[in-house]
Amino acid sequence: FQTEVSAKAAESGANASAQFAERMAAAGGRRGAVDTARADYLASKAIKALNDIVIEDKVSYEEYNALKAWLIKVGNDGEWPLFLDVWLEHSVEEVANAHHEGSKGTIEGPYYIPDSPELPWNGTIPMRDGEPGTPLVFKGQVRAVDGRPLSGAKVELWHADNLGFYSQFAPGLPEWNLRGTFIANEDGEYEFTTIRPAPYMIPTDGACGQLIEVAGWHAWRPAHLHFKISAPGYDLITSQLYFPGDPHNEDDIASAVKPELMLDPHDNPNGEGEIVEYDFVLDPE
Ligand code: MBD
Ligand code: FE
Repeated sequence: FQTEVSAKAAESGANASAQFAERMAAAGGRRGAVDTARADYLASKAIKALNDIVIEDKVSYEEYNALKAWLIKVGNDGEWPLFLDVWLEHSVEEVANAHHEGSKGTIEGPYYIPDSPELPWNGTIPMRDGEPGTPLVFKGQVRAVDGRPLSGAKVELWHADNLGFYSQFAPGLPEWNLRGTFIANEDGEYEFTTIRPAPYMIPTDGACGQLIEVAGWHAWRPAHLHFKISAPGYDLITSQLYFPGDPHNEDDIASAVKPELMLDPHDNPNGEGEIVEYDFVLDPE
């Protein structure tokens, strides 16, 4: 596979920035999402927090200029989506979904694409011939918090390949590789096959990688499957599911692991690879 040698942080960053701009434009640019009083309050508080750090920690001109150069580089590398989703989105998600009684969700991250191909019951997610990775049969049920099965619920899945690359962000992959939409049957059940993803390292050759290196951090996320679960009249759940024993479940760079999001895969008695069950419970709107 070509991707390993040719993927560049700036390329996936530029793609992530462009994708986000497109989705914001499609949503009407979120005009009016922040009114004047709220903008004044939040921006003043954020600016004061930074000024307090400068004063308290006696930030030098060298440090100030390093920050300025780095912020410019984040933009040039297209890494604002990556930076924000790794280091801030988990708190936004916590606030947004605190009232939910159904399944826990977690952050979306920078690599979601809407409208992935709809696949039949028991279908296999699009993948290349010989796609590396252990086959994984994934089945479960979508229900409402009152226990009613949600027939026709949409289960969108996207994940990285065995080398940690997402289609439409890294070059050289088929457009919908490892992206698909499954529709729950009359009992709210779904079943499909994919491959088990590998632990994921965020791009290290851009501005975010530079910060990680300079601060002596690591760039790893545990292996994960991304989901969006939706049904008319219910709050959409954005989630990620993880695998027990992954060395990065305890120190995810994106702080997006929760105990409720841990899978329990077993050897598949009816085939090769593994099988796992996981249900999603949605809150009414
Ligand atoms: C990912 O694949 C991801 O899920 C997050 C949250 C950040 C960077 C890359
Ligand atoms: Fe991811």
